Amino acid sequence: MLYPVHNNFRSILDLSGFWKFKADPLKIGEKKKWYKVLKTKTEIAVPGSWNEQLAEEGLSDFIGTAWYSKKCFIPKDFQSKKIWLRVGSADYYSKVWVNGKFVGENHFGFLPYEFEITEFISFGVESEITILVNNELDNETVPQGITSAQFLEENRLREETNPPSRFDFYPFGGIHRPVQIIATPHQYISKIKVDTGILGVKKGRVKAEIEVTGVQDAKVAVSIGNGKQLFSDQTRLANNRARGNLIISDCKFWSPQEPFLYELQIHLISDNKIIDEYVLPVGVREVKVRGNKLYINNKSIYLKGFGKHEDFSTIGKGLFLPLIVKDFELMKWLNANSFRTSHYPYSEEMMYYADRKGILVIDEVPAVSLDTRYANNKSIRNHKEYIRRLIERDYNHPSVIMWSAGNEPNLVGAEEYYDGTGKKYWKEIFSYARSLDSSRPITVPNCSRAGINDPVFEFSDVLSLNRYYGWYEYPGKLKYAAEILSKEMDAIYKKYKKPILFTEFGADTLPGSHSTSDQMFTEEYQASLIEMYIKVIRSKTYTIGEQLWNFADFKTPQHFRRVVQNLKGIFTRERSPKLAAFKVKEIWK
Ligand code: GCB
Repeated sequence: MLYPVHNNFRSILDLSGFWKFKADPLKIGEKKKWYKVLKTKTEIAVPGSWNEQLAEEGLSDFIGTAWYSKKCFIPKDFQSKKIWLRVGSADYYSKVWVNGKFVGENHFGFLPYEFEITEFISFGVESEITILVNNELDNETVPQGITSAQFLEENRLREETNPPSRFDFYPFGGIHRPVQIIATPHQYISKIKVDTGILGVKKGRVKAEIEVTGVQDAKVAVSIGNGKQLFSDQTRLANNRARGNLIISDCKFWSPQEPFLYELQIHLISDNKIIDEYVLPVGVREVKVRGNKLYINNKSIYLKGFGKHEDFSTIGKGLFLPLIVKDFELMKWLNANSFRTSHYPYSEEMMYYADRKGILVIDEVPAVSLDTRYANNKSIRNHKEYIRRLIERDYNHPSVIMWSAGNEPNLVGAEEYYDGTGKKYWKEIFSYARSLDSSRPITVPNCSRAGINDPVFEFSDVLSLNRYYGWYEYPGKLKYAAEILSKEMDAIYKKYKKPILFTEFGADTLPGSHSTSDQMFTEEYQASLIEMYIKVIRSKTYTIGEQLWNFADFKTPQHFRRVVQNLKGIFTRERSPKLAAFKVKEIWK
């Protein structure tokens, strides 16, 4: 599924705006055929979560089903085209009707989905789009869900959150990224996979694999220019596929310092006529892990950055472009070079922005806090399908330098994880991910409860650690925390002999709270803890980076540990800096 573009062959109608909205807590809508007429006075903005927009209607902690509907005019000049409905993301499950007829369903939140709707619409008149969204999770979804009953059964009542959640970010519900009507030719370019490499000091390689739909006998032309020369290749289709190989002399490579993007132009040609076109920004670069180092274009790089979240007041998890600009400005201000899309795929808009700004991304599948005791064949199938879809969506982004296939499995510290169950699970996941992309390292951040024997270490190319010594463990004791941290890192390195990346460390901090001694929640404590971690991390020869937790404060489910938000941001949720931000800026200079 390609990211929508507008050109001579393709068009986009954006349906962002106000939609009719109705919560369906009793799940009666389908039986009552709300997909035919949605009777309601409530409206909601798309993209955006329902929780904060409609808190006054009682939806603040609403987990369940809700209905969206909007009329849209599909112009006559789309008549010769194939028409698609594309949803950038809806969390987590959705079902779609067009003009009262069922079109399809999607089980994968945080990722785009699309359905062809040509047969469901008429041209030159309005059509009605209805989308049911449900934000319930269970043992088989990615991420897994949890119920109040499970917390009770497992004797973990004090860990119960509201809404019940296995993870520490708010399970916002809604249509979170744009809904669009897309028009493409009937014979069209359907997939593009681009690999790039470095052949010499100034010589780059671009290999494009193209899939087309609806045409048997055609040619595909691929070209790229470097200002002086045009490099092109043309091949005939075989089984709907074609390949273009381009060698660029005097090539400008993509790097964080100079995120240069070429425009890869792809034309589908039939009877000597261009019938479809797609232009893809392409960065020529190579990522490798060799020995204890991470290399981009054969130069070693040390990662400085964050775990982030898509989270903001009122809009919740909705796409909010000004926030992307602001966050990247703040990352540059801090001299950061990277972030991880903890704990789910971020918007496509953000990924393209990272390509243009030269910020490196660790791209994460939302298998957060996986509890293998509750996983079954369907869970693993879903996990793999997630990986497939994410890799397909983001493969061509030069900014993506690593995949993270999950986060903190066995957070609950279950014994059963180590009896071969965890190993079997992760072996299958890693080998599947590698079969889809052998050009990037793959990792899964480990938590201290899963410990040094976590099977993810065995399969990861880079060992990613999330640690909270000085916070959850050894609270307020920075000196002791530093000793434990250092010893544990050495032990992990000794056992696996692979480079270590710190993917989380941090402390909740109440802005405006101060102390002259090591006092948790103060701005000084956060700054000192971060400084301490960075010192220990940098004292090791086998570390390849430090990504602190978190860029900004973010909303969490209700729990006594959280004062509405997780306060580990070095910026507040509104993006005002805490003391640590200035400290980190100085260290990362
Ligand atoms: C973690 C999780 C992250 C939490 C963080 C915390 O290990 O990966 O999702 O928010 O700890 O602050 O507890």
